[in-house]
Amino acid sequence: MKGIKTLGQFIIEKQADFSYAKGELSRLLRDIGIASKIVNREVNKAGLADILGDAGSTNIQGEGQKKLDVFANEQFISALSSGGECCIVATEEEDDFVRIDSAVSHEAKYIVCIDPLDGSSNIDCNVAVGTIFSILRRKSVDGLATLADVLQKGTEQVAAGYVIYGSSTMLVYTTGKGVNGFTLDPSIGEFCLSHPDMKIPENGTIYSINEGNYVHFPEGIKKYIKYAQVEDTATKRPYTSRYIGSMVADIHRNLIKGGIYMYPTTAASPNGKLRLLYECNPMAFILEQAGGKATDGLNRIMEITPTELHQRSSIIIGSTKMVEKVEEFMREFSPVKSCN
Ligand code: P6P
Repeated sequence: MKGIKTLGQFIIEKQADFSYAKGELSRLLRDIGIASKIVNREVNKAGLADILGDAGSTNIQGEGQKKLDVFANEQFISALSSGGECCIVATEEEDDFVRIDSAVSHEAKYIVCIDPLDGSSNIDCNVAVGTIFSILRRKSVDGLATLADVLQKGTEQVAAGYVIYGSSTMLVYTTGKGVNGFTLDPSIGEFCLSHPDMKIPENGTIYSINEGNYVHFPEGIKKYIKYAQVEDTATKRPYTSRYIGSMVADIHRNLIKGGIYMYPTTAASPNGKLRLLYECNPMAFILEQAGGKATDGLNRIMEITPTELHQRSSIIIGSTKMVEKVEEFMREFSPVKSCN
């Protein structure tokens, strides 16, 4: 194993950087890593097991739940319950937050907001899907943690990460000291450090958006899309349009190559489609730590004050220069009030 550094080794090595009690966050991150490996095993054989298709249930947003995202939800809640470091799990798959009532969790200080399997509509066609998680520390000191402990700004996150179940399975996370990527080595069943200190290029030539919603986009977004399509060699335009329909996969590619992912308001999603607590905030934390930027078009995502558990937000996230260009168009053509 010369030269290989596993996720567990890395977490312990870096836990001196943690602002809080060292072992707690380490154990939490390891619990998430374990659940990710179990989910990965099922995602990789989804076509064989009777685990494809719809579970026949719907989540709070009325989205049909795939069997795999119900499975993933159960695995993460189970791992976080047994780990003893988490007191509340806020998950896309549950209407209300889940209080972890195990005896050891009574003293637990951490809250995990999670989308257990994002992009699950892609599962049946074998397109990359992902897990997105955000870790907060409870602010209340007495009694049981409450919803107020969950509804914290993105700037309060102590860690955030995603798992991409793609051509390889990777876990990418930050604790506020940069971004590191780990690739799962199935031969040893360990996530191994493969992408140390990840940085997104300041500029890029890839834009990711569902242009099928074009007619309903804010004017500023429409102007940006047309800007991206203009022939101009000096600014390497026209850009390349790449949209997988799986946020984790699109953002991961853009993190590596440079680019921008946009999910603005649309007719179907007048407040944006992506969820603030367990999609926008964790991705914003990661991309900012990698040198990128994340806004709702006008306001920094991580400064938005959450008011409800499954709150949605529009999101423009990726290479700083590209996000700033969109903000220019949004300020000029789609000015709206500040988020606070
Ligand atoms: P649309 C998946 O459902 C998701 O939440 C993101 O992963 C993805 O980027 C987006 O929604 C796709 O939405 O409306 O383009 O199909």
